[in-house]
Parts: sequence; structure tokens; C-alpha cells
Amino acid sequence: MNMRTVFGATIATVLLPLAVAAQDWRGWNIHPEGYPNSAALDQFVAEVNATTDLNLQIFHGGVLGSQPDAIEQVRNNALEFGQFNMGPMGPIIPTTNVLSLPFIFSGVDHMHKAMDGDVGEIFAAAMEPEGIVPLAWYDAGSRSFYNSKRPIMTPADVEGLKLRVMNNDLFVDMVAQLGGNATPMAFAEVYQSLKTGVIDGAENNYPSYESTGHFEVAGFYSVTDHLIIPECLCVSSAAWNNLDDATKDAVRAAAQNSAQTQRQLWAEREEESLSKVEAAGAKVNEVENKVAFQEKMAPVYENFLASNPDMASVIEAIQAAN
Ligand code: BDP
Repeated sequence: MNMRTVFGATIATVLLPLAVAAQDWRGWNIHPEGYPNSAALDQFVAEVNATTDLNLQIFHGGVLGSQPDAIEQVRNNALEFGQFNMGPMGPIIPTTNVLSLPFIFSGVDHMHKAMDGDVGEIFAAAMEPEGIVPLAWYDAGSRSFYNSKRPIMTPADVEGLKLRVMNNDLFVDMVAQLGGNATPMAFAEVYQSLKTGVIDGAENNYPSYESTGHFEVAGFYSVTDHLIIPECLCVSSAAWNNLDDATKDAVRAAAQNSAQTQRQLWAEREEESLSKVEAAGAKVNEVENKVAFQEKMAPVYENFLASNPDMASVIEAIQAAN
């Protein structure tokens, strides 16, 4: 045994018990301070720190890395918690892809009803063995297309547009069915890519369109409402399984309280963001015939079910929850 090994072994033996005893939890969040999700996470952290022996810290603004990386880090317990959109969760936990199917929910109320009830349990059961425990579901409104070229009124208006999507092949297929070209890209890179013309547009809800400044460089926002994707406040399975029952109850209660706060703040922020982008000159247009977009999505469902036939029952469970 050389000195380095001896030294390494000594450090590991000394540090490991300390790390376990401290119960410091680090959390990932992509949004800036003051965003509804960030404020709700601040509340979660404060409540858990006040009611348990845990010591949580949340890092806003994506400073701990991109979302796909952060999901992996929570799965590996390199981070203990995070606030994740189910879009980038799909490539890692296939069942969650159902939540990224275009027009799967008829509206946000349908999404709440499904996720807060038995349907939410289907996803929790699929996620836990993969290293992630969802404790509460946050709102992310509905996503629509925006771009720098023209208002989108009909599917034909999407033809030829280069659009950024979140990291999931389902979204690439979704844009392809409309005749556009999709590029999966990290959230943090979108502003610059829009500005330099690497892409023509992207898709998101009003609060993210506004908070990122994308409205400054892609001024046509067209209300297609094609995706309603829930987000989770998630804890790593390893960290979760380490807790006693009383602590689990306290953490879960704090997560659910934070989700209530998030949903309230979300509703307010949607309106504020819409006013802000319109005041800044962005052109927001309603889409009269959303069914035309929905019809174009039939092959997305067919392709998805062809490779995931067992997901038909999950889709039915969602539809039944409406
Ligand atoms: C926002 C989500 C965030 C995503 C982002 C995106 O809240 O989790 O990372 O969209 O488009 O609405 O990447």
C-alpha cells in the first residue's frame, strides 16, 4: 500500500460518518430568485429547517448545472433534492413521458385532478425505484410557441421554423409533425441562440418566456397551449430512505404546503408576465383552431405507443381523471 492509498482511506473513514451525521441537503432549481417556484422552494426550505433536524439549502438560477444533469445528480444522491419539469425526466424514467404528450391534459384543472389523485401515484411508483421521490406537484401552466419570424395561426405557420425544445425526443417528434425543426438545448443557452439566430424560436409558458428575456428576442407568442407538463418537488430516494417516519411526514407536509403556495403565486405570475411582455412590445396572438394542432399530434401518440405499448393504460387513467 503506498502513502496515497493510506491517506485516501484515512480521509474516507474520518469524513463519512461526519457527512451522514450533518444531514445537509442541497437542492437544485433552474429559476431565478422571486420566480413562483423559487419562492415556494424558499418556503419549503424554511419549513423543513424549522421543523426537522435537516439543514436544507436551495441553489436558484441553475447554478448547479443543467436540468438533465441535475436529475441524474438527484438520482445518484449527489444532490438531495430538486424541482424538476417532467419533460427532461422522460428520457430517464419512461413512464413520465406520458406527461409530455401534447394535449394530454384538457387544461390545468385536469392536470391538478390527475396528479393530486391516483394518477400521481402511478408516476411516483415509477420514479421511486429510479432514485427520485416526488413529494408534491408544482404548476407550469401551459406551453406555447414563440419565435422571431411571424405569428403562428395554423400548423402551416410552423413549417421551416427552427425551434428549441427541452431534452426529450417526444418534443422533436412533436415539432417535426408540424413541419418545423426542433433542437433540444439547455434552458440557459436559449436566449443567446435566439439572439444570434441559431434558432428562430422555442416554446414555454408566460412566466418563463418573460423571466428569461426571450420576449426581447422572439417577439411573436402564439397561444397553442400544446403542452401542460407538471413539475415535481423531488427528493433523492437514498436521502429519503435515510429519514425516520416523523421526519418524512414533516418533509412531505412542507413540500405540499410549498406546492399550494407555488400554485397561487403561479396564477398571479402568469398574468403579470403576460402584461409585462405585451407592454414591452411582444405580440401575443390567440390561435382560433387549436384542434388543427391537436390533430397533427396523432402520429406522436402512435409512435410513442408503438414503442411503449404498456403506456396505453396510463394514458387512459389520465383521460379518466378528467
Ligand atoms: C420551464 C420549466 C423548467 C424548464 C424550462 C425549459 O419550469 O423546468 O427547464 O421551462 O424550457 O417552464 O427548459
